[in-house]
Order: sequence, then C-alpha cells, then structure tokens
Amino acid sequence: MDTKLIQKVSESFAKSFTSEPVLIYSPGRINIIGEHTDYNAGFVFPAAIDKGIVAAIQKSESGQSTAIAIDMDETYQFDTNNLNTENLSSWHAYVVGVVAETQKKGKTVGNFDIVFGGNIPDGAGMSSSAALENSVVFGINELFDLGLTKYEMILISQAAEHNYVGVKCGIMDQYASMFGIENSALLLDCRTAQAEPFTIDFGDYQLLLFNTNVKHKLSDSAYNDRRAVCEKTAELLGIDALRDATEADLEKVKDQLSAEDFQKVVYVVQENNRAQAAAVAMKEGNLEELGKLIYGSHNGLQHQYKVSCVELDFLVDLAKENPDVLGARMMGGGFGGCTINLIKKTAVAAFKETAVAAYTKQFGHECSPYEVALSDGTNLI
Ligand code: GAF
Repeated sequence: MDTKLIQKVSESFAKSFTSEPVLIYSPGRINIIGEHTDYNAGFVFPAAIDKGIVAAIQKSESGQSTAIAIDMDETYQFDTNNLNTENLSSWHAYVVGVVAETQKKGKTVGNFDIVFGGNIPDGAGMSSSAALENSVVFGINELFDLGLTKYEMILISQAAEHNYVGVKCGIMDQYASMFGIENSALLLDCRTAQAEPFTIDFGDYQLLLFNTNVKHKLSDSAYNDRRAVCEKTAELLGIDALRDATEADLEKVKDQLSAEDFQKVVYVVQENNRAQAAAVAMKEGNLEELGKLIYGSHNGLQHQYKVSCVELDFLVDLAKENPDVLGARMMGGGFGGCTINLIKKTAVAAFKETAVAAYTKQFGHECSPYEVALSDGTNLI
C-alpha cells in the first residue's frame, strides 16, 4: 500500500472538508493473457496490482457533491438529486456515471464529497478508470448503506463506462480491480463470472511491465468497432458469443465477412484457447510454454486483431532478442499503454536499461519500466 498516496489524499480531503472520511483503495490490474476475450464471454487472466486509486469520501451536508481529482488539480460539483449527465468530460463521466447507474438500480444516493488520487499513469492500460469507478461505487455503497454486492458494484462500474464514457468494455478490468487476491492472478471465466485464483510464483522468473507512455487517438472507437464485429459474427453463427465458436465454425461464415474481420474473429477464438492453455502451462510449471503463448497473443493482437502500435511492437521485438525473456506482449485494449514481459529475475536490471535506451533512441521519449506486486481488490483502508 502506498502510504504516501494515502497521506496525500487524506491531507487534501482535510484541507477542503471538515468531516472524517472513509478511505478506500481500489487497484489497477495487469493481464497475463486473454485480451479482447472478455466481451466474447471467454477467459482472461488478470491480477489486481499495488498501483491504483485512493479515495477519501464522506457524506455532504452542503446540498451538493464535490469531487476533487488531486492529480489534475481539478474540482467538479454536481447534485445527486438532480444529476446532469450531459456532456460529461474526462473523469467526471466516471464519477457521475457510477452515481447515475446506481440510481438506475433504484438506490438513493445522497450528496457526498470525494477526493481521489492515484499512482497508475493515465493511459497505461492498467485500468485506472475501472479503479476509479470501483472506488466511487464502493464508497457510496458504504456511505449510504446501499446493500450492493461486490458483483453488483462491478456491473454498475461497467455500465458507467458503457453509457457515460462510451467504451463498450467487457468485465475484466472492473472484476480484477474489485476481486483481486494478494500474490494471485485470476483465471476468470467471463461467462459465469467465476474465477480460479492462481498463486503467482514464477521461481527464477517474474513479470515486468514497460509503459510506452503513448496513448493513440481513436482507441475507444476502434475498441467498440471490434466488439461490434465479434457480436455480428456470433449472430451470423447463431451463437451467444464467440467463446462458443471453433475455428472450423468461423469458416462457415468466412464469405460473409471482410478478410480483415475474419482475421479478427479468428484471433478471438485462438486467444481464448491460449488463455486456457496458459492456465494448464502454469499448473504444470511450464514457463517456456507460457512464454510462447504470450508471444502468440501479441502476434495475434498485432497482425490479426490490429490493436497494437509501433511502440508496443518495438518493445516486444526487443524482448524477442533477449533469451532471458520467455514471453512479451501488449496488454489491455491496445494502441498504447504497456507491454508485459515474463523475464528471468537476474536479467531485469540490464533489460530495463537496454530497453529504455533503445526505446528513447527510436521514439525520442522514454518508456517506463514497472515491477508490480499482486494485491487484494477494492476495499476499505
Ligand atoms: C480494456 C477493456 F476495458 C477490457 O474489458 C478488455 O476488453 C481489454 O481492454 C482488452 O482485453 O481494458
């Protein structure tokens, strides 16, 4: 837990408000494998991390709600009794969207004051948005005794993202952030919402992230377009979701799809298989196989699903040149954010140095290495 961040948020709350707040930590997430499979009712393999959002929240007696984002030094005011959901920009949409979705469930949300800050870089693909949504819904559930289960909370967070942010995301990010378990990754079946926890101990190996520090435009619309292709294909096949399709099934509708879209849906079916194969490899302690699956995932994301970018590809290509890296791939929605690498512990320091130098030379700005610990999900501090 980042005690400095907790202190910063608490002090900032005390400067603006007099009451004693409830403190919440809501983590971001990584994902070992299983990308763009969640909205196809498939398998994903995320873990909550020791980077996230700290929120201080308390009931407001002033007749309005005040939200303060300390990282941006911005304040936004609204009234939960007369919520204006038009033209919400940036982080306002996450906060107000969660309130609006909670109200749609017939819950009475009074006014509240919230101050939040985080240590997940924006656009890093580590789900700062899900962490924020979860901290808000968890906080108002606590303050107003709404009686929501954690599962109901993540559905509210997801709906806020769909309806007020405009990204038709799956459930992976909100789930991992809410239900994370220390030192564990979760093999999550997105159809049943049941997760099998895997204790993560890779022995001589570990996970290492590199943030490209880029977030390319159009990522949200490209995300929604891909989801639409998947849903259209499932409809053509007469199935509920692509999770139920085999590659042979896809051949039956090949002539009804563009060549590009066909490759995209093939990717989804293959990636869903890779996520399940990764679970087997981990159970067998077969890290070479896990690494191959991770490289295979990137290859599909780059060439078939087409959600990578030159910066991510560059970092994965660098990893391939290093025999101490067993696997590397882009992580999250794509078009920027982080790569995730499975690397020998003794090689971490040297690879960080090489990768940052090569990346800076190529793109004129640095990439940022991160080592993360796997943490518990959203909770009171
Ligand atoms: C984003 C989404 F929010 C997730 O639901 C998931 O689809 C991911 O992209 C891709 O796997 O993080």
